[in-house]
Amino acid sequence: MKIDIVTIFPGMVQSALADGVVGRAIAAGRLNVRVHDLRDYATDRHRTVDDMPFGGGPGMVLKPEPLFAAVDAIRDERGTPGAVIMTSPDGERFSHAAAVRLSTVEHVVVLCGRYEGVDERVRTGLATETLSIGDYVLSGGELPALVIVDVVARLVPGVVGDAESVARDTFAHGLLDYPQYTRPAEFRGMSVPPVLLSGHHADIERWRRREALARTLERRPDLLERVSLEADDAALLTALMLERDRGNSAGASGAERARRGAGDHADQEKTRRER
Ligand code: J9Q
Repeated sequence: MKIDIVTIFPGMVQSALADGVVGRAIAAGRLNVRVHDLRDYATDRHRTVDDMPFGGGPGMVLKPEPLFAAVDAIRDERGTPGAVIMTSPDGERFSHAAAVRLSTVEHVVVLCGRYEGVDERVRTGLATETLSIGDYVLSGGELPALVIVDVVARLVPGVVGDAESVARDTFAHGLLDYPQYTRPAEFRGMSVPPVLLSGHHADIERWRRREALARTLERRPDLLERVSLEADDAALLTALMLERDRGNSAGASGAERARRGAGDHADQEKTRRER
């Protein structure tokens, strides 16, 4: 997959892409990423990329010419991209589903907007889509561009070594992950749920599915509206909802205790939550 990022902070974007899963995929040639300094496409000797807004008002607006020139140059050197994304707080919300779609596009260009604004003709005449990563104010579109590249790149075959871990990811199956533990089995008075040490793989699998469902119900019930569950998971969820509706205020019920693996660990968790 080819990705071109156009930014006024190429150093920030380059350094963020140097490490981690994406950095390794670039080094291995699985991703072909180029970062372009918007100022390289300015035509005046001051390399101007912004100007005052027509009609007045605070801040500066990114001029259209350097952005159009950058995409023209990318098209000449690398071919016509399948998508030109602009990052902006007023874009469509970026999601796992959008990332899955973008991961099938052979060549993607990402234009980093800035907080003060971008000339509207970039949106209407150059970008094919405008994406927001969430409702908060950032000083520029560089971090959103990096978020989009990271999420999309992970879905490109071969970028993440373990394909199974990609398929298992929270937003791939629509549920939050089950809790994970590693050694030591006991740490500062906190123990690992005994079922995970039991070696009973079917029990472990059941416990994990129940935990994933329980914490999704508790923390992100909105996710359950879109997920499609297998029959036994749907039954498990119904049981968890009934349990919840009966009220757990008197403490963990028998079923709740069983879910947590019984005994020490459940008591310890309950104590922790009540602190
Ligand atoms: C360019 N706040 O915010 C959330 N998603 C994108 C953005 C954003 C911003 C400022 C400039 C993008």
